[in-house]
Amino acid sequence: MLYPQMNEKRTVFDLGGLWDFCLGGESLDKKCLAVPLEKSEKMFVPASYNDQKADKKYREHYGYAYYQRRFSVPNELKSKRLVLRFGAVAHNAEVWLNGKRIVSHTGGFLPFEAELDPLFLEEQNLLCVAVDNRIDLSTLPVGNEIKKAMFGDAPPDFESVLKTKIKNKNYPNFDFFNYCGINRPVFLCVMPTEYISDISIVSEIKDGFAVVKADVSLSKKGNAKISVFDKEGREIARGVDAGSEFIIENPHLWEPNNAYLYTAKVTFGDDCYYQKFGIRSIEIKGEKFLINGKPFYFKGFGKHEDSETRGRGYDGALNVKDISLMKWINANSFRTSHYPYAEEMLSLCDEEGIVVIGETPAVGLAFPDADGEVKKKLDLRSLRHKEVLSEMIARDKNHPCVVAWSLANEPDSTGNPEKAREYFKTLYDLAHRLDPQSRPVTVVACNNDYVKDKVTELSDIICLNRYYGWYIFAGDLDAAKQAMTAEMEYFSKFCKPLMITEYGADAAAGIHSVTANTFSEEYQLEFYEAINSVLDKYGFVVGEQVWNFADFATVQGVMRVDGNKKGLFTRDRRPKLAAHYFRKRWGEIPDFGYKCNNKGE
Ligand code: BDP
Repeated sequence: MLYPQMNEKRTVFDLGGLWDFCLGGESLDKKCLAVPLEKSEKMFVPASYNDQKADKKYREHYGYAYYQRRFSVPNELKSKRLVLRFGAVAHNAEVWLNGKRIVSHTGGFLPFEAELDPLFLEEQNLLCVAVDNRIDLSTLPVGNEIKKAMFGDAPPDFESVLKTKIKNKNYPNFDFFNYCGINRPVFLCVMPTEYISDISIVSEIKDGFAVVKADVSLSKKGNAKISVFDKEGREIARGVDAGSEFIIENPHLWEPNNAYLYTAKVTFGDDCYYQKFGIRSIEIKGEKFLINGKPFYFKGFGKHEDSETRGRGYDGALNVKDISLMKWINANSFRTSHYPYAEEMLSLCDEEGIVVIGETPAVGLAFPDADGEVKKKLDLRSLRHKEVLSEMIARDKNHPCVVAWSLANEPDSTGNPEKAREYFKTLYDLAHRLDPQSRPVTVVACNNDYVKDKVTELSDIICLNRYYGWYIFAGDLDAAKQAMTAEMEYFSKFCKPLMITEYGADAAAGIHSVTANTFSEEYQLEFYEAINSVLDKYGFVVGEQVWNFADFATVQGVMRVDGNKKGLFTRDRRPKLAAHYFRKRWGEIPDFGYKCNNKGE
């Protein structure tokens, strides 16, 4: 799917700003989609609605919310192809224009579009969006059933609890706040009626040259042409037919922290599109993860799209700041935990040379034997998982920064090991089939009983989340090191590269303790020193991504004091003690060749 672009043939209007808004109930109120809202207030787009207003009802809302705005289309553009494009609406969207439904979309982290019929356009068009924020066993991310959410696996049987009526609400089976609304930009895109609908670029590096191939999809049969420009804007391949291969002599490679982007200008009839791309290779060889043939070491983070006021709403300035902090701390990578991030962030990473593992929103999955309603929900979830994976790859396939796909975060793959394996095998094959670059695929695992797990062995690169020294052996770093060592010994038998995609300890900024007690900044620092001393012993460990880049909002409860505090930075991006430690450590670990002998092995 192409990102909206303004060029000599295309125009884009940003429909962000103040929209009319009102909270709704649990069933869809079509009136709120068809006519102007009777009672409304202002809400900013793009941003989550939960923290924009000083009232619990927005934060704890369950069900629909309605957004409306008017827009006009200049007359001279009405003969063109007009497309409304939403970057992401969490979680489900129903969109109406002038009293007529134009599109609906399931899933809160990927874009969708609707082509507008010029015959239905008025002078002041009424655009209405209904947003449903409900999560359950059928959605990604997964919502819990109430009993399990509140009482775990041991539902209570005492009177006072059984008699209590609890109002319907979301019970996330994941550890981040369920921020919802029109979270990413809304654009009106104008393009010729005969147009370029998609472009896929792949490249292969040979000795002294690269072979590049661009597959172009068009709205009707015809020929597209491609010219390629280097970073300085010089045309280096001219007028090649789309679909054919072209050669770039002595190519500049896209490298971590040393990005180089080419631009393919695709023209077709009266349309054109400028697609940036990088030339780089990804390969897994034995226990190494190679970028451009060289063993790469992942230094970085699991993150969240999370900030004050905007919630999960797109914030370009914050993204720039985060990447700048990553450079400050000498990191080179992050995982889009636990959902696909805004496209704009990936484009920034393309430019900045930050390596990304793209993750689907499949977090909180389990595979119980089920029947009836539960089975129906789980079947629907499985269908949606395939859809979301396909949509993510279709959106992100051209980004050189993306070097691997994560199918899910921490599924329970030991409760029903065979079933989980079968489920992920299908997705693993699908990802490889859909991705023109066939990037490595992984499932981010966290199983206490890891010897029972049959999913992790499917992964091209093993990714583990581990909390020895926090959820297990809290405060006992000696025990934590032993447990980590035992697990590394076990995984060394897989003869695959492995990276730690999460490890960490909560530290409330400003809490200090000479004896490094849990929740102090000193404990967080000593936790990392301890676990890193184990990771450093194993050549097949090709990366460390700490949890988390910054403190973030979660559902309230007894496990969290004003959110998750495992950030190396606070929520407002101030460094904790451990950030200075990593800055030094990662400054001494090269992007390439760490743990290798002088033959690079
Ligand atoms: C991991 C989850 C992550 C949580 C983290 C934690 O993958 O989403 O935020 O635990 O508890 O298991 O801090």
